[in-house]
Amino acid sequence: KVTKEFTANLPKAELHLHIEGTLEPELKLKLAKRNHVDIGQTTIKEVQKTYEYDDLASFLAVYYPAMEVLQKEEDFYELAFEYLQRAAANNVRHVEIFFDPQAHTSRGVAFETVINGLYRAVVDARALNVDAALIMCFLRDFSKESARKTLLEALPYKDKFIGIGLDSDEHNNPPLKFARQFEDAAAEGLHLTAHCDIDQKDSIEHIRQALEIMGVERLDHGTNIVEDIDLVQFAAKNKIGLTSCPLSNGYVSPEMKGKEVLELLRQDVKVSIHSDDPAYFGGNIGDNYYAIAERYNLTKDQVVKLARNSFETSWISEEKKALYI
Ligand code: ES4
Ligand code: ZN
Repeated sequence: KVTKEFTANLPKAELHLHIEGTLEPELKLKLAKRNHVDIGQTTIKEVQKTYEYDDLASFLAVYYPAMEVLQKEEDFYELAFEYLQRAAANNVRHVEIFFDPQAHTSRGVAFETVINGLYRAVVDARALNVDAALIMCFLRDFSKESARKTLLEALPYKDKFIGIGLDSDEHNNPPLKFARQFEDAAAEGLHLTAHCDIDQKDSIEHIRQALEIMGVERLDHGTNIVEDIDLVQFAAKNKIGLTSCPLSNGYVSPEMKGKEVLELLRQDVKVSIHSDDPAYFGGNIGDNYYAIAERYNLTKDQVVKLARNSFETSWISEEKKALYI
């Protein structure tokens, strides 16, 4: 039987983790104080009471305003380094961290402040035995012009991040909106991924665009793919990684989507388990493995396969990959 201890100790790669979603109430309060930002709460209990959401829009309405406490390079460093310490304790050996530069540049924080702080934590994580890298996400509810500007701002720092992604509100913001930015990023040698959230209005069409037109290597969430046999076959054949987040799913839907994950395992699609926004969805990556294992009676072999998929679809060097799969 799969225990909490088993899932906590399992060596794993974290591929779906928003660094802004690791902002724990303690650090939020500490940074609010240090930067003289009035967030409207002064105790951890009060902060936790604001964590009320039952769909993506209500979640994002809590999530983005919280970022106001992140102002200086040191703040981004502390956010990332504190997360990486928790990841090391959860036996995360490799992590690819999403960050949302536009959530910061749009409120006057310089791109270089964000990336320099985060990257310094990535470098320092080597001492924790955690292999870390950054993925820059575009906010899909912002314009493609804003994404273009962000990509141009980011390219001088190209050695500090390994790929791009798409996040925030998917409703009426299909992947193709950013086709040119993805094409240019790929030409720069960057890896590509995109959120295709669960149960969206146009889930299958968005997944099709991302896979068949834009050539993404992974889909974040993406489990609605089970509705389309041709796309499932395409994903299996091309070893597309699907990064599912059970606890996050449970917040925006009645289901953790375990049936879909099991079906994808059966179809030999490289699906894996991740934490999305652990400070907001009530658990780290080990807790996410445990939640789905417990709810859907996964075997140890299935859990190990999910972890192996996380290394296999990661963007680490082939030599490092060979250590884990
Ligand atoms: C996110 Cl749960 C979720 N969905 C879309 N974008 C996000 N960014 C951070 N968490
Ligand atoms: Zn996500």
